[in-house]
Amino acid sequence: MTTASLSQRVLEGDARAVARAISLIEDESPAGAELIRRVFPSTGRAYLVGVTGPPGSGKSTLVDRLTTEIRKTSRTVGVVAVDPTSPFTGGAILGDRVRMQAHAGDAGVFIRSMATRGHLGGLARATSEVALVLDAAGTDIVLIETVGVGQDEIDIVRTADVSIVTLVPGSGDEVQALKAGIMEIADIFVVNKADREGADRTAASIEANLSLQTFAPGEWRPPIVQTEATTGRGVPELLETIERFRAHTAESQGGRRRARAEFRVRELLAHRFVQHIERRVLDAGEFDRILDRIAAREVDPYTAVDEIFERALKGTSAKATLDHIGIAVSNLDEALAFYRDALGLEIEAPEEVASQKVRAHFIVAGVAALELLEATDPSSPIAKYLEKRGPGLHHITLRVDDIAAALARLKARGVRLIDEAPRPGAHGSLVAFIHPSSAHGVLVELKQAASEG
Ligand SMILES: Nc1nc2c(ncn2[C@@H]2O[C@H](COP(=O)(O)OP(=O)(O)OP(=O)(O)O)[C@@H](O)[C@H]2O)c(=O)[nH]1
Ligand SMILES: [Mg+2]
Repeated sequence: MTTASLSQRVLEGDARAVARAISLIEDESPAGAELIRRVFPSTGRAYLVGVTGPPGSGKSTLVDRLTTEIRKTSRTVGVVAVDPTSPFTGGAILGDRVRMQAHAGDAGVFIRSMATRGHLGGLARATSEVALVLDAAGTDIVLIETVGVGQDEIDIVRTADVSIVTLVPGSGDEVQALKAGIMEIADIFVVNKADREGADRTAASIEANLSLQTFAPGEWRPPIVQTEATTGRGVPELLETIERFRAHTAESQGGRRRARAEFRVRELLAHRFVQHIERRVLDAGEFDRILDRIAAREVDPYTAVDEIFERALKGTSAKATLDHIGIAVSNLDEALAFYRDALGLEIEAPEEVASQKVRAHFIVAGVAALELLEATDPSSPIAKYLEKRGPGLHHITLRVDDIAAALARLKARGVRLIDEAPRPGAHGSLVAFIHPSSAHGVLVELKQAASEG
């Protein structure tokens, strides 16, 4: 199926298409990104409810009960459960499956478990994209369950439209311990397992915590709802509280969604950047070698990152990068009239390269450049080229980190070099030419950029 038809079916609310779309996202397939692109304009209607809390606090049971409660109002529900890869949750996932059976025949409920599969930092991104797919499919309310252990999980819930933190009766110490991480993100507190001894005490200790904070007049003060998820007691009150929060924050919801967008963009950007570094900047195995060097105390992590960053910004890989394409022209002004004026490209100041007897104009064209070359003397190689072949492509230039090493490597392989040793080029660089007979008919220039500073 094409991404176009898959996204069309997602927009029509087809459950199988939604499941397929989510798999593409989980697999980090490029088709997943394409799908998000297509459905994104149709999103923004679903209300995202994040539920977090310690393992075993009854989140899944509660989400299941909430689903039933929401379905009574005939709105559709999507459930995304984030399962940490911990082996201990095996039983819980099985339990979730059994509970979910209750909604198995209900077309208005879509349930999906997300495995974290150990990918770093990708969880929050994947979860928010799954929520987008459900949103696009016309789901009214998306419930997202995560165990509030890692920053990633906390971020998922923090950027939902409403964040619910579930606790269970126990010592006040627990509330104290949770304070640092998930207490601040709660819009609503749930003391679940209220059938157990000590629910009031837990509620009182949350209350004590809240009383230490100041709330401006009219500001939402997180309420505490006691529930017994196994029987459903207190769940209608919880849904009411969610609706109350929704109404109260209707005006400020934009800010929350903006925070979600910011989080998503930052995540994607970081992910893309690291991917770029791993694929384009570092050599195969280089990342591991850097780690080895850090372990051996040969380099510190800051310096290592500085070096990688520097290379990434320069666009230099350990191999060679296309720097520019040289074009021999008979009249620089006429050539500029085309490249600058007609094509609208940006030009840099002209530069005379005495050794080549040329005047060169660099034109920025994306990551690489075009170099227009005009001869300043009949003995210039450009003049000879024009005489023999007329104006046209003259050479390509590949940027390397270490030109001397590159030349030595080429020489050892029997490549015919025009310059056995590097010589000065434009912009303070070092350059050397490889003979076209060794480069499949193309004049190849190697260049080592001028060192900064
Ligand atoms: N007594 C009592 N038990 C409950 C209540 N809610 C849930 N449980 C039980 O607590 C256990 C854990 O419930 P889950 O809903 O799986 O908890 P969870 O927070 O989703 O667990 P993880 O996803 O593993 O973190 C199950 O055996 C539930 O039956 C409740 O209100 N009272
Ligand atoms: Mg669970």
